[in-house]
Amino acid sequence: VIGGAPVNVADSPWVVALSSRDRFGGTRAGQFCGGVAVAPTRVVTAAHCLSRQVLGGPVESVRDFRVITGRTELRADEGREIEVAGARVNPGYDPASNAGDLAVLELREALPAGHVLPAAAAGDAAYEPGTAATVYGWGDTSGFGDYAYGLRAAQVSVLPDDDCRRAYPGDADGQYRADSMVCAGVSEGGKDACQGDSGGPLVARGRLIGLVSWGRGCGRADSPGVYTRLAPLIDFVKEPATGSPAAAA
Ligand code: 4AZ
Repeated sequence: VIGGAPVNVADSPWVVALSSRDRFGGTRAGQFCGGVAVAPTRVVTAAHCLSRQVLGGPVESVRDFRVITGRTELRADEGREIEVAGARVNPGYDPASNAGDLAVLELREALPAGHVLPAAAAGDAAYEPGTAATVYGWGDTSGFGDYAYGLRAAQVSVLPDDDCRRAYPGDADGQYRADSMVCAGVSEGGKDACQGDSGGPLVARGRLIGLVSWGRGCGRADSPGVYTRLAPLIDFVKEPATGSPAAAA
């Protein structure tokens, strides 16, 4: 997160870190993406977090794939690491355009019922332009690979679709699609999600409205962050679990 401030995960217990020490090792507990709990045994994240490009192989080969909850500081011995039993990638996800960038993870153990964040349905006031929103993550704080150890959050605004289209008209930097994305930022730049925050939550009015997905750089003026819009995916998120990890992979 660029331009953010430290926050305690106790105040936003639905924010989780995706981890694989096997793949990502190091001093940051193997954190590689963010996520958000939407039910006691269910987390949503960005589909691109599960891509071979990010994972270095197929998701089913990530043997120590865990969700870290209740841990503000990645080096601290606190919270819980819960194994991921299975993953469902949104069948409408289009890696070429980033449309529908969402996947569901099934957890082997349940989180407390109060540690989940409901998603905002279509038409919810939380999507209205100008709404104050907060993005959370352990990602890059500078745009130069300075990954955080502690959870951070930045305050941004939901932007009008016209502004998002103007920023991303479909050139080399990508195309904004109002049906499947929401964009947020501040016009002068300096507050944004960045690499490593992907899959983490954008929250407005106490509802989940987006997942960190893509953008042109981090924190640049006139380059808002682009988020997966939750409303069109609520039915997919609520589908019953598919069962075994093999079946889900
Ligand atoms: C990334 O590379 C990434 N500024 C995530 C979010 C944004 C840009 C890049 C938005 O994962």
